[in-house]
Amino acid sequence: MNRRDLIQSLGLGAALGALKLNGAESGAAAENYSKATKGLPPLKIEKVKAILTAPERIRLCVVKVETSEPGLYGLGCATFNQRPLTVVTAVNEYLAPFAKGRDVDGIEDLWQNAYTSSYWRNGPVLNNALCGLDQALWDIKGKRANMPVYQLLGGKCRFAVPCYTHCGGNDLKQIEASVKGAMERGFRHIRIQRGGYGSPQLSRRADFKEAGFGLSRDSLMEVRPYIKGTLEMFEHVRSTCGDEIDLLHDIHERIPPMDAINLCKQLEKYHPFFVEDPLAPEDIGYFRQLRQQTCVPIAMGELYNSPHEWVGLMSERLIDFIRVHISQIGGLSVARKIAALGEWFNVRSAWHGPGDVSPVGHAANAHLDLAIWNFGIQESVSFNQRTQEVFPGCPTLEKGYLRINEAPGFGVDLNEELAAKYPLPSNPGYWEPIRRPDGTAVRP
Ligand code: GCO
Ligand code: MG
Repeated sequence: MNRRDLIQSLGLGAALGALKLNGAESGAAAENYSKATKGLPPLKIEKVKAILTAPERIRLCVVKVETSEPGLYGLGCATFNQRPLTVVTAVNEYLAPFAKGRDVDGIEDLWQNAYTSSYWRNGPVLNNALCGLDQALWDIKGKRANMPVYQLLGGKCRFAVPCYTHCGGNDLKQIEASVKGAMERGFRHIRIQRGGYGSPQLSRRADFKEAGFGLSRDSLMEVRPYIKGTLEMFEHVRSTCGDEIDLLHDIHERIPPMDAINLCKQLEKYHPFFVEDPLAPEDIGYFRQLRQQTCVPIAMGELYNSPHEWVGLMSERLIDFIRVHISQIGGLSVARKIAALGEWFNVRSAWHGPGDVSPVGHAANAHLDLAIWNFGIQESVSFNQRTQEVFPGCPTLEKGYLRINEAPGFGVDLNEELAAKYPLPSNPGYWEPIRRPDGTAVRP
């Protein structure tokens, strides 16, 4: 068979056009392409758009990438609950025209070029938009290969994804009941919080309110009651729920560095699986002191944007779990590199998996979790009925394990008509101020 016959038999006439070549050169290029893709035609990106939906009143954003093959599309998570409309603009006004007409197959090339297409980079809005595109292209590649994405990443290292769940309550009895319930549902890893992050319900002295400083709806968070209350909680849960269960806790960066170090030291005797986000990103320089003082395992990074924030912490062995929000750092393409870096330093993964990650994002987390050796734990949420209807193929939680379906790509679809029935809540979604008694703003 000569080249022309081969190309015709593979239906690659269109491929020649797509490659924009002619003569002998085009024949050779098409033949090479055809060998590399087992005869699949080259595909272009036709359309990129952001879709918003809030079936649980959390502002989810998903990017849909349509290709030149009718009906073949991919989905990626670009959820930024506190600034959803900015991501929509970044996707629809900037990434969509940038990506249109480009090769669907070249994920890394497209990522690198889209990343620098704004010149200034590494912000949460642009990184989320980029993740939407990136994950959608992985989804498409899986569909084209007729394989789940974890197969493209090297195949399974474990049969399913061990997860932690969230337990808590305002008083100790409620927390105990919540932990026991999770243990009965099969969880081995449980994150405990006493009320909301920083236990604001234990704080009393909102002096700023009496002084008329700030707005009356601003909330108060005092350091001492939080630390004392958290230690009491650990003591109570260990004595009533036993020593077998792995306990986790999120400081959520709400206390000054020395208080965080002090709390971690005092938590040592309850041997937590990890303590999360003890220090704000602005306090990154304190990690050496933290490490010298305590052997409590540290999970860090859900607020990080830029590689410079995690590389040093990993290579200096200052943290044990890397915890990034995959859409926030630019996508699966970045996260798998972080995971590979972590392997050399025995830093394990703990990808951020709260309610403000779409089911597409949770599935992407899980595909990566399945395929990496240095997996640590996955944060999980259960999706309500409405979310499962909007996103057919949602990952499922069973006995503490997250399972994905084995469909090609990420295995999660989006019913756009249904998604439109759950518009964003009317408030913009930003976080209200949290203050110390004198009114000083608390981070984050
Ligand atoms: C977590 C997180 C979240 C974030 C939220 C921000 O560990 O799950 O800290 O609860 O606060 O995702 O929007
Ligand atoms: Mg957290």
